[in-house]
Amino acid sequence: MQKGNINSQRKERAILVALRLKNTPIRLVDDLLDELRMLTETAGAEVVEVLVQHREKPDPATYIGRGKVEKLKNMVDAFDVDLVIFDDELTPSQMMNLENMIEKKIVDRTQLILDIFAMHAGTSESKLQIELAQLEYLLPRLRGHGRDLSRLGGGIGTRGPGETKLETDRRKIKKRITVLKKKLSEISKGREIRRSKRVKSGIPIVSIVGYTNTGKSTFLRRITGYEEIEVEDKLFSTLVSRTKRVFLRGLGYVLFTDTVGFIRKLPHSLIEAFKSTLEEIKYSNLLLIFMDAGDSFLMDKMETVEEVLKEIGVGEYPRILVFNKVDLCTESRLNQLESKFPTACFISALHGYGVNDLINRVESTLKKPEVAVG
Ligand SMILES: Nc1nc2c(ncn2[C@@H]2O[C@H](COP(=O)(O)OP(=O)(O)OP(=O)(O)O)[C@@H](O)[C@H]2O)c(=O)[nH]1
Ligand SMILES: [Mg+2]
Repeated sequence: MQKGNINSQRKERAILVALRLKNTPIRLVDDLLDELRMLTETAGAEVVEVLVQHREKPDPATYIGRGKVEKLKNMVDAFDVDLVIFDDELTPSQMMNLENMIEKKIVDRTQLILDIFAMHAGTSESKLQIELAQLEYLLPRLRGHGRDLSRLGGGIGTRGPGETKLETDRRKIKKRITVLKKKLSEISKGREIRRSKRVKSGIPIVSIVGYTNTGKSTFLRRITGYEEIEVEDKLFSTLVSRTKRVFLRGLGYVLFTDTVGFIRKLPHSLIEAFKSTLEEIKYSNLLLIFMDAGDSFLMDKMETVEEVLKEIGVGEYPRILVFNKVDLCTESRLNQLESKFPTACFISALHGYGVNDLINRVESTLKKPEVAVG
């Protein structure tokens, strides 16, 4: 799926750039860089080099220091690189300065994530949502930018519904943002009606939420046997929530909703634009919070998940913490997790281990008077 490279056979070549700020452990920087690498590959480019700078704080003008920018420019020339990807959201002026100095396309983490969402957006609603997020991101970056994207070619950072609008002026973009918001709110009304029907039906709703790539869709696929649910070893395979009805012997029908995964440094424009999709979660009786049991930065990612849940307003909802992919874990890792999280469920959605126990837990939790519907 090389949507961005229709005009060239060759994959875009990227250098990744990150800062290691004071007191940040190197392993955390490496983990974030691994994630950035995966995002880059998901977007269809190839990583040829990585540059990390140790600094107290980002340079307000160029993010990395001036000397490092020189070094980066040399690397870009030496490795025949098409674009440089920064692991944080750059300010509009950092972006412009870096572009002028490096003379290559500069992409930040936000843009990369927006780009992947644009590639995967399948429904008309997600297309509108991603266009809105892209325009919100673009708007403050237009003024005096003089950025001629055709000079920099297509590919990452230029994809999706926003593409043709990049050269239009601010007023047009603002107008478009208003139109998009209106259209989205109409769609959201329709969704609201369906949702209230669901709530009225009295069928309990369980939302599967959590970090991206933790196996949420694999779990829904396993309990429904529904093969069309997309499961991929990629970040953000799922962009629209999908609800399926499952019959539980001790309880009757329950609706399970698979949702968009979260990520660290999730762009705010994206949360805003996807709010109506994420709001589905508000109507659930129970949350299954999915984490990858083998992840070495579990606590970091759990924190991200908690922040997003809080932002949506469901931080206090009844929940079951689910550690998935236990088939990839050592015995000692599992023991360690079990003693730290004694009420969590441990499963392998892929192989089925622990899934019945989890379903039993779902049943018994939904039967509790404080969780039960109506
Ligand atoms: N080994 C192992 N792999 C798993 C397990 N569950 C899921 N996977 C794999 O993990 C990858 C991600 O699975 P998905 O179900 O797409 O994950 P997701 O949480 O829905 O991801 P997004 O929709 O991208 O947020 C796939 O390659 C799955 O095959 C598991 O229990 N064990
Ligand atoms: Mg998924």
